Amino acid sequence: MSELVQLTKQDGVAVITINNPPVNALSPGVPEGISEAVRQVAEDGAVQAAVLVGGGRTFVAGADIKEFEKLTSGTRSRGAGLLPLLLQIEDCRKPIVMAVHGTAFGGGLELAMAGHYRVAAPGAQLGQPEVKLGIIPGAAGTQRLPRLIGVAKAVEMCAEGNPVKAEEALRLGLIDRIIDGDFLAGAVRFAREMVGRATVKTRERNDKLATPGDGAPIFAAAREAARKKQRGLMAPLAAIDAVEASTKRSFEEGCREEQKLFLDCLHSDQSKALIHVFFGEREVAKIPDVPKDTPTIPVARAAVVGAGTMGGGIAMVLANAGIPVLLKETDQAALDGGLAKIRKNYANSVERGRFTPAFVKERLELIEPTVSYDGFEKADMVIEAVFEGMALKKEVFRELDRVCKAGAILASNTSTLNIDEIASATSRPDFVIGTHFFSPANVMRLLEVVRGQKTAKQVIATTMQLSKKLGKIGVLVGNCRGFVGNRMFHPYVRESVFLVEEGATVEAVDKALYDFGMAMGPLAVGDLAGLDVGWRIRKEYRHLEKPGIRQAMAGDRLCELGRYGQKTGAGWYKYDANRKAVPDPEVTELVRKWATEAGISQRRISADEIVDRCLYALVNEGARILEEGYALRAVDIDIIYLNGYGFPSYRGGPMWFADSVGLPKVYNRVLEFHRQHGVLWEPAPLLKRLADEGKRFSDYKTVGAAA
Ligand code: T1G
Ligand code: NAD
Repeated sequence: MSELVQLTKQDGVAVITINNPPVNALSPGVPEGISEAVRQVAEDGAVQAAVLVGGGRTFVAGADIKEFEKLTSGTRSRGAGLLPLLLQIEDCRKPIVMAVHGTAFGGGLELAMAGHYRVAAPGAQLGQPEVKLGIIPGAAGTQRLPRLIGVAKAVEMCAEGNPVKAEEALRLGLIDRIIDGDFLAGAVRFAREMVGRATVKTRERNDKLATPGDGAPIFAAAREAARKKQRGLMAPLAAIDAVEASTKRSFEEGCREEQKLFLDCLHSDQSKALIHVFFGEREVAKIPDVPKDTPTIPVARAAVVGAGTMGGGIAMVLANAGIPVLLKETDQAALDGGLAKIRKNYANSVERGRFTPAFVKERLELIEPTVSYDGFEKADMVIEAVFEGMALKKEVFRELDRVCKAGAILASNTSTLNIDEIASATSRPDFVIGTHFFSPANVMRLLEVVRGQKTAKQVIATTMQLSKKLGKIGVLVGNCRGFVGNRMFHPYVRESVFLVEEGATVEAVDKALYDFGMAMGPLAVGDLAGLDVGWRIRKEYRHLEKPGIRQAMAGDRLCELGRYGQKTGAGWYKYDANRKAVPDPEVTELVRKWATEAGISQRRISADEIVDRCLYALVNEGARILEEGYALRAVDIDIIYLNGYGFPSYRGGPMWFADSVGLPKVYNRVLEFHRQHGVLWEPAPLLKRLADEGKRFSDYKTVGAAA
C-alpha cells in the first residue's frame, strides 16, 4: 500500500488513515491507496467494518488543486477520476464509516458521501466549495448531495460553495452522528455498532430527490440568486445545472452530465484565474526577508486614536476579534458621535442576522471610550486614524511615543502620507508601520500593511499575523505615494474622467467597466467616496503639477459647483432620497461645454476603448510599482485589487488579467495610447521588457522587499 494511506486493525474494525499533509488532498497515490485498502477490507475475513479517517489536523480538503494545471495543459491525463473509487467504496459489503474532523471539502465530501455512514467531530465542516475555484464538484457531489440532504440545500451548497458545520450537517442528514470525546475511538465504536446491518448506498437513495416539477422553482430561484450575487461567474450556473440533472436523470447519467460541466469549467479562463487567487491569497502572507519563524509580539490590548469613519470601524474589527480596545477622541461630543455610529453598525448587523445581540453586547464591552491617553501605556498596539494631515499625525505620534510602553507598535491608517516622516516624530521608527484599512473598515477584507524604511521585521510579522486574526487579508506594500492600491487607482480614475471629457457619457463609462465585472464604475465610486476628497488633495499639490500635462478637470469643476457626490445629492449623477443614482443630462451638457472650451474634441467612444483605457492605465502603473519593488509580486497587486477595489475575482486581478490578454497585446495598445495621448501613457519599462521577452507578470519576482 502507498505511504499515503495506512491500514491498521482494531478488534475487527479496519482503520484506513490518509496521511498527505497538510490537508490530505487527494494527490496522485491517495485514491490508489484508498482503493487498495478497501480491497483488503473486502477480502480480509477478520475485518467486519472499516473507518476512514484523515491523519493530522483534517479529513480531506479535496482534490489536489496543484494538479489542475497539469490536467488543463495536458501534461497529465485525468483518467477516470475518482468515480470508480467511490463506487468501489459504496459497493463494499462491509460498512465503511467516514470519520470527518477538520474539513471535508470538495472531493473530500464526495469521498465521505460514498461511505455507508458518516460521523463527525464537533465543529467539523463539510462543503462543496469548488465554485470558489471556478469549477463544480467533479466526483458525483452534485448527484449524491441532493440524495442525502434534499435538492434545495444541495443546490445552495454547490452553487454558493459555503460549508456547513457538523451540527447543521447532522440536522440535514449529511452525517449520522457527532462524536464527542476521543474521536477515533468513538468512530470505531460506531462502526462496530453498524456491523451486520445492510450497507446503504447513497446513490440508491432517492427519497429526498425532488421530482422535476417540484425542483423547477428551486432551480429558477437559485439561478436568479447566482446571476445577482455571483455576477459574471459561470461555475455557479453549471453547478445548478448539474444538481438539476439529479432530479431528471439516473445517477449514472447525472454523473455524465456533471463530468461534462466540470470539464467545461476546469478548462475555462475563469477557473484558472480563481485558482491563481486561491494560491495568491496564501502567497501574500509569505515575505521573503521576514520568514515564518520571525518572532511576533502578542497583541492582547489595543488602542485606536480617532473615532471617525475609519477609527470607529477599526475599533469594531479589533473588538470582533476579542481584543480589548481603547478608543480615543478629542472631546466628548466627537466620542459620543463615534460611539453612536458603532452602535448603529452593530444594530444593523443584528438586524441582518450576522451577529446575535449577546455577541454585540460582549463586543461593545471590549471598546472603552476615552478622551485622554490614560491607559495607552497598557496597549500592545495603537492604530491612529485622525484627520489626514502631516502636522497633526506627527503631533499624535510624538504623544504616542511618550505615553506608550517600549515594544508597543504604533500604526497609522494614513492613506496618502509618508510613513517614514510620521515615524520620524518618534524615538522608535522601527516600531512604526502603516495599517491602511479600507472603508468600511469592518467590512472590507483588504489591509495594506505599509513597511517603512526602518520598520522592524517582528513588527511586520506581528501586523501580518494580526491581519489574519482580524479576518483581513494583509498585503505588504512599500511606502510610496498612494501605496499600491490608490497609486494605481489614480490613473484608472483619471482615464475615466478623460473619456467623459472626450465625449463618452458618464453612464457609458461606468457601464463598460461594470460589464467588465467591476463592482461599480469608477465615476459612481467617486460619487460614493466624495469628489471633494480628491479635489482638495489636487488643490494642495497643484504647485507640483508639470505644465503641459493634461489634468482631469471635469470632476473638479463639478466640485466647484458644490456637486460632491452622494453626500450633496449630486456629483457625476443625481441622487434621489434613497441615494439611487439617476443619470444627469446637465452633467453631459456641462462637460461638453468645458471640454470644448479646453479644445478637447468630441467623438464616439466604444465600450472596448473605455475598458482598455481604464484597465491598461491600471496595469501600466502596476508594472511600475512592481519594478520599483513597492509590491513584492504581481499577485500581491491582484489580491489588493480583488479585496479592496471590487475587481472581478474571475479575472484574477489586473496583473493576471493583463497576463491572460497577453503582454505583447497590452503593450501595443499602451503604445497606441501613448501616441494618441502623450506622456501620461509612457509604457512602463517592465511591461515593455516582459512583452519583448514573451514573459508574464506572474513570472516576475522583485528582489526588494516592498521597502
Ligand atoms: N490542494 C492543494 N493544496 C491545498 C489544498 C488543496 N485542495 N487545500 C489547501 N492546500 C494547501 C494551501 O495552498 C496551503 O499551502 C496549505 O495547503 C494549507 O492551507 C474532485 C474538483 C482546507 C480550509 O477548495 O479551503 O475537490 O500555502 O493555508 O487556513 O470535486 O486550505 O502552506 O504552501 O488554506 O487551515 C476543493 C481548498 C478542491 C479546499 C485549510 N477543495 N482549501 O485552511 O490552511 S476541488 C477546496 C481550503 C475538488 C472534486 C474537486 C483550505 C482549508 P501553503 P491553508 P487553512
Ligand atoms: P474622519 O474625519 O471621519 O475622522 C477623524 C477623527 O479623528 C475625527 O473624529 C476627529 O475628531 C478625530 N481626531 C482628530 N484629532 C484627534 C486627536 N488628536 N485625538 C483623537 N482623535 C482625533 O476621518 P476618516 O475618514 O476616519 O480618516 C481617518 C484616517 O484614515 C485618515 O488618515 C484617512 O486618510 C484614512 N483613511 C480614510 C479612508 C476613508 O475612506 N475615509 C480610507 C482609508 C484611510
